[in-house]
Amino acid sequence: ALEGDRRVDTQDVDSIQRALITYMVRVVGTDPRSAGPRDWFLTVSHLLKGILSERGMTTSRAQYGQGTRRVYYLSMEFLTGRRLMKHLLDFGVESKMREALEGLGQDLDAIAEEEPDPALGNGGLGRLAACFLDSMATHRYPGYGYGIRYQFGMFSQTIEDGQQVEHPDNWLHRGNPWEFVRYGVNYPVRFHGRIVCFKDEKGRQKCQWVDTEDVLAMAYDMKVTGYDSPVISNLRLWSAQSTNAFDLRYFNQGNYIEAVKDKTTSETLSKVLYPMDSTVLGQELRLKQEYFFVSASLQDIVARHLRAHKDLALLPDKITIQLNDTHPALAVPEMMRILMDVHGLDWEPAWDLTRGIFCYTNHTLLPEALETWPIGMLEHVLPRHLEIIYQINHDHLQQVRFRFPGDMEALRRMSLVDDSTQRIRMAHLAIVGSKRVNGVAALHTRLLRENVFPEFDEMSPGKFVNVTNGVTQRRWLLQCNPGLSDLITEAIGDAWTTDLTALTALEPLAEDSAFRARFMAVKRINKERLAVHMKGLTGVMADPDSLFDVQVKRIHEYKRQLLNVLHVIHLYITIREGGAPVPGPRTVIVGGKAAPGYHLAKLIIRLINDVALTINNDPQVRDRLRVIFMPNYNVSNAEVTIPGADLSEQISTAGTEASGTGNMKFALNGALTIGTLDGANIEIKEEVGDDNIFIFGLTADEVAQTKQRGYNPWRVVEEDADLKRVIDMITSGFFSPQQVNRYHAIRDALFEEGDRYMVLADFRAYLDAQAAVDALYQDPETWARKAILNVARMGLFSSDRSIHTYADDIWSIKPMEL
Ligand code: DL6
Repeated sequence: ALEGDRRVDTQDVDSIQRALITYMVRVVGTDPRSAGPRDWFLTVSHLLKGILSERGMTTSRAQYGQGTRRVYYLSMEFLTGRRLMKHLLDFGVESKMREALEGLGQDLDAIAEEEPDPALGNGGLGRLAACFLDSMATHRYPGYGYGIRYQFGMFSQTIEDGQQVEHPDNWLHRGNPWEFVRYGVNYPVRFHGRIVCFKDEKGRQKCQWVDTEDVLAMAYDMKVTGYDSPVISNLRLWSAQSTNAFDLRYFNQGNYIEAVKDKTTSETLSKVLYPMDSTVLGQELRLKQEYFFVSASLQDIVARHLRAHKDLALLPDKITIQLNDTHPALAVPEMMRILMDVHGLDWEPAWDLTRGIFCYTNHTLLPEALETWPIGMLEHVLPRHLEIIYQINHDHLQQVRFRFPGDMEALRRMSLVDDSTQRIRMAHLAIVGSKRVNGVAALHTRLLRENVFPEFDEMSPGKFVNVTNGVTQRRWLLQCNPGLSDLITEAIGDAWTTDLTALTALEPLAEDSAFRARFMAVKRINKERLAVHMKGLTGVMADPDSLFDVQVKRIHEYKRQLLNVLHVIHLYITIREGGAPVPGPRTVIVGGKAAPGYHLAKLIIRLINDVALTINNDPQVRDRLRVIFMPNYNVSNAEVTIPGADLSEQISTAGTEASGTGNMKFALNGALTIGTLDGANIEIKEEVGDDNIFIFGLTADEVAQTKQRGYNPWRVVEEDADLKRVIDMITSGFFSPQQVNRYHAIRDALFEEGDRYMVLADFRAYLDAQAAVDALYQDPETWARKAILNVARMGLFSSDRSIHTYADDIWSIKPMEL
């Protein structure tokens, strides 16, 4: 990066200032005297982009030079969060940049607010991908991400009249200074058409896919920095372009609209992110998106491999491709197609290579989230791939017959084709095409092996492994919670930033009253910051002296925001009745987006808002209890919310949440968890100790047994007068007097439809756990002690640990030397 015509010295304020002026004038094209915050944001980012580019080149040259094996992370979603502060932190230049800008009359924090939060993901899965890229770059692993450059990311949410309203997220409308457009890197991606088979000169059967409709995938690169690391990796996002900008036939006839129609329909492929994370829609556009990014990525990977190594037989030695869920599972037949139809390999060698390349991470146990595609749709959109899938299935079923002779049930369950629905099971395809399959928490992996894919596990011992998720402490402590970071570093040094297990050195400080006071003073400041933030978003002011009880995540029945509301209503009743002991004061904060077509989730949002309205306007209650629905929960809001929480709600029905990562972020920032024995909560409990977490409710095995025995929600309510009052209050229209039957669909889900997520079954245990929370909060010293121990014992939950495990046990890659 330049300062005038010389290199900028990022540790010298004068040099940075001269560089800023150079970039403002030469790249942004604005007079520094009239520049606004947006111009300054562009200027700082372009300056950093220069450094990113230079270091990126050094990394890739070294990588080629060393001929090292590389891992490609294929994900439909990357929730990276804003880049500016991250890059400054990673380069270690934040304070110098702040000073330089101050000298020019500018405020870095205000400038950073100009950056849109790229919402290229739904939630946990996309954020995990971003944490993993950060950990790979930090620890110098040769990693590379592939995804889609959605023009519209996750919708932004407002609450109007208590209800979720979705707005398009046009995050690119003022450009994206971080990306490098690679006009020269584009690949045709083919759809539809038909298959022509013939015998080649050696009499072998060959197939060609002809008469296809093609779309062009164009590459946009975003550089990925690691903390204090010379390695810069790349996130390549594909954008769809039409192969025919104008159809001249129409144009010449004077029909301008028809002439550009093809262009607009092709480009819809990368137009918008599907805003659902736990159900699949089965729409043709989504299938096309999946294939679009898979095909472009594999063409790019194979081309890069051939440039460096010439020999396709070396593919499994030089690359590993990690499939982030089944969304990229078409990579398996696509690799076969490329190897056979483009490079002329026979089936067996192509299959041997393919199976040596892929690994697959499963992220869900919910049946409705397991992807399947109608055979008819695949035949229409990707006829060649359907043929390949059939052949893979044929060979696979031969092995199943061999392993389970005469077992028709095993054959039916293991087939890639679900005969009863005429659909292709993508998880089966991913498992068969991968050398390793992993779950994302210990319980999740056990349930995958025992309940969801038991025959696959039996047939390929050792193929299923666990890699518990993690979060990057650089964004989720260092960057978002400077107060706590400074306190920790002052006390134990900064080794924790790249080795989170170093936090154990904090343990003795839990017994140090002066440290406890400082720890709680930081929490207090973070709560004040959160209160102001929420006031700005909702107009409701929270009292920082109250217990901040936070549940932020996607709104879904299985995550049980409803259980949270039932508790809130119970508190409301208790306070109004004035019966002892009156708990509180407490501020219950809930945030999250519902999938636009998920009516019950949207109704739950409405209920929270209706309850909030009643409670916050009730003078008898509002000083003891307040409820806030935080709109538009996203990475940037999380960065303010998580450091300010006292209590972290992780209350999914046991056996439904694959892992959770919010649970880790909260505990790392000193919140105590109230949670079920689900996902990674179990491992968190093992680490922090039973006394430092509030665990309640049925276990996964008990949930299954209770259902098997015949669960009767009516009886649960009959036997619990408190629960009955809460339910009656909702269904009688107390919170919706203008529309008394507003919440009857919730009542039906709980009773007529059998309370699938056992909300009522866990109500009493949840109340008891919450009472224990209230009691403990009255004892600030003990609370602080436990909160500090939570932070000290979070070492396991760094994405660095996850990535080291993937690198050693799954990918067999080593850090680069640079
Ligand atoms: O593994 C990341 C994240 C987990 O922490 C959550 O528990 C899980 O719900 C989420 N899964 C999805 C579902 N995607 N699909 N299919 O987002 O993954």
